[in-house]
Amino acid sequence: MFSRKLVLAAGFSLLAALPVLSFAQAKADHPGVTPGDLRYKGAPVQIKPEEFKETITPKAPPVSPEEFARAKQIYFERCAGCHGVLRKGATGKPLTPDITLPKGTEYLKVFIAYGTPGGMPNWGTSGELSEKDVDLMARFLQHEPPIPPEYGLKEMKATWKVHVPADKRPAKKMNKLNLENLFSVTLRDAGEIALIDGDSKKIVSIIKTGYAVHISRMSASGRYLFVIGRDAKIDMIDLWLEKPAVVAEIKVGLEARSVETSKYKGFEDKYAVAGTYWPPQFVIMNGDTLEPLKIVGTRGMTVGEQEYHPEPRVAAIVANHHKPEFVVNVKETGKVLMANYADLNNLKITEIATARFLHDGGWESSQRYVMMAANQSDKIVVIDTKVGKLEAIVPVGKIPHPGRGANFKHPKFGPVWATGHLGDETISLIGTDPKGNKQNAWKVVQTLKGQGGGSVFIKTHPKSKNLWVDTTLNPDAAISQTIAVFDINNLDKGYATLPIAEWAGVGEGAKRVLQPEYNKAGDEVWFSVWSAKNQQSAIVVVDDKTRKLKAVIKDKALITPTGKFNVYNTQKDVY
Ligand code: DHE
Repeated sequence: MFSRKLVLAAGFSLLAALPVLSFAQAKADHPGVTPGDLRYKGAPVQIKPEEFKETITPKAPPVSPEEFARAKQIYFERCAGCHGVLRKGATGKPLTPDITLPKGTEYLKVFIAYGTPGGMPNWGTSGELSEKDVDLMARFLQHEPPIPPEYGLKEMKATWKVHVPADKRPAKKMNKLNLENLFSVTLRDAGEIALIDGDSKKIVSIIKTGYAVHISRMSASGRYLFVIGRDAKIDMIDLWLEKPAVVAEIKVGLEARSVETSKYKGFEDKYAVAGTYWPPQFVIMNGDTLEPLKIVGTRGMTVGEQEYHPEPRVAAIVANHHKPEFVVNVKETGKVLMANYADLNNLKITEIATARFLHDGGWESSQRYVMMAANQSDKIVVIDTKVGKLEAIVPVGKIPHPGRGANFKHPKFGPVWATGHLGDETISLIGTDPKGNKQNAWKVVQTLKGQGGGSVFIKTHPKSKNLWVDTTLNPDAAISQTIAVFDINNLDKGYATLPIAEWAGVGEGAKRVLQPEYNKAGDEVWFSVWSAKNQQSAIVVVDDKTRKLKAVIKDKALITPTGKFNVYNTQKDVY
């Protein structure tokens, strides 16, 4: 049992007020962190514990080989998402032995058991880790972090398979599908995607992909669909086949989130690129076979303090429309890399210093400036992709999370790009027209108040007058199961809410409403109603004009639907 004496002995006065509870008694929620937030950032790392090289630190308290194996597993399932694989600090604090050894076992146990108001979960008192495991983790953290293997060309090539060579594929579309209105839907926990016909709302096929599949992106021509899993497996699907199927696959690392394809004139469908969390690197591949061609490491110095970071993860990647370049967000160093793919042997990279913890983002409406969230810095960084320079850094609300953001013409301030936030209820509207509306450019021109924190995605469409804001990770079910919608022409009026989860008519479950996505015409908007793997989920389709329910897509195969990617809107970056 953790006594009050122990808490005080550790000098952590904030925790002194905590009641003295045994783990069995204490099943409290994690303080300072919402369950959704925990689920969001704390997903298990996909690297197998046995793949790590172990290092024992002589000065650290003893840990037996069996204990070490267990501690590794716990660390990579629960801790690495926030503290980083190498414990050098990511959104959570660094936990390297230079910091943990002087603190000692008893001190560390308190943090692990009780958490902190800053967001560290109370693993012990919530009952998720036993007292024995808390003690083990406190000892384990004083040893050098185990190191996962590198992953180079040899490893990539060993997993690379071309199922249908490019010259054996059809020269024209062989099916009757309306490809431009097809949706690729992530079935997160099934490791699959569903292709759903946007016109009939029927499932065309379910395709096996990587583990905990994350996003889909389209090739410039609209023919190839690229899907990446958290396990860094990429599946390339040819939508022209009689029945769309995987024509090539590769595993580009051990942990990944982003994939994109070349979109500059003359380079359409020529290259694909994927960024990995581990190892920290990105790889440029042949666009119709996925053959890995060029790997670029991202380890290096951070912006600001200019300290070495051994694990700067690659987050969002977008394809520049003005130059043969990929725009690559490097999370922990806070650098945007503009990787010019015109000559892979003489690769030119423009390194733009911005702000730390770059995550997701997208284009403003002219597609010259790209807006990227530096999430833990509460900033949006603006890159001018035509000249390859930082244009502005805009302070916004707490932990911006735009997805690709939402573009519309504000009745008073002209073109704006919008982001919601994980950490507060605000929606920041940023002026994006330095030519026509100079006085408003790169400023928050208006802050809207939404339903609450925990917003993950925001969306509108050039043909729509609605701005949709989800609150998927809000701990209050009344908020996470509904959507807020603003009238763009009357933003001051506030939002209306629609009971999306209720409309889905599914049974028990978390029923989180996630990621609005438009069809090609921009007259309907699709929402995921996301419950656990063993429960029914659904997709709810709303008429954008009337805001009335149009259809519910339910099927046994729709397991944990999360992201949805309309082929045309993804191909052309319409949002
Ligand atoms: Fe995502 C995009 C990383 C958790 C659904 N997610 C992205 C991107 C990154 C990222 C870097 C941008 C890719 C790009 O544009 O190239 N996501 C991460 C994480 O590191 C994080 C926080 C934790 C994890 O362990 O993975 C995480 N993401 C989630 C979820 O829990 C979500 C809500 C459900 C799910 O499917 O796992 C989720 N992420 C999405 C979606 C997109 C995305 C749907 C694409 C949005 C878009 O409109 O483009």
